[in-house]
Amino acid sequence: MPKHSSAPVPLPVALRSVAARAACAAVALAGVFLTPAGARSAPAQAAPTARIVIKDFGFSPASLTVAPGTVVTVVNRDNAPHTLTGTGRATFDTGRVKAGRSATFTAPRARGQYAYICDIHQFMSGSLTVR
Ligand SMILES: [Cu+2]
Repeated sequence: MPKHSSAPVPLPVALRSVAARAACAAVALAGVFLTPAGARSAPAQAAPTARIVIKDFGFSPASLTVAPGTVVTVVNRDNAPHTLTGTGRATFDTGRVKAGRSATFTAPRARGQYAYICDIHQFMSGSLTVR
């Protein structure tokens, strides 16, 4: 009989649980270190992050200033799909973000002010300033 055939069943389950908790802790830590407020303690190579929330057919904040190349998470808290789509020289676009979901885009590297809209509801607008 091979030696490894007698391994107790509960052990792998327990290990998975520990691994899952460790993964959660790692994600939580990453969240802490990647928020704009925690940027000073973030690793040098990590891109800065920011967040825009869509609620009641509006972007919040409607005007946001970020560093070049910031990874912006767009959270859709409405019951309708939305996009965050750059206009004019702004080429960023989340594409369609379903109700309750989120998406990310990377802010331009060139400094300046960039206008955006929701491509589905074009009365929704906002502006991203890079500096
Ligand atoms: Cu919309």
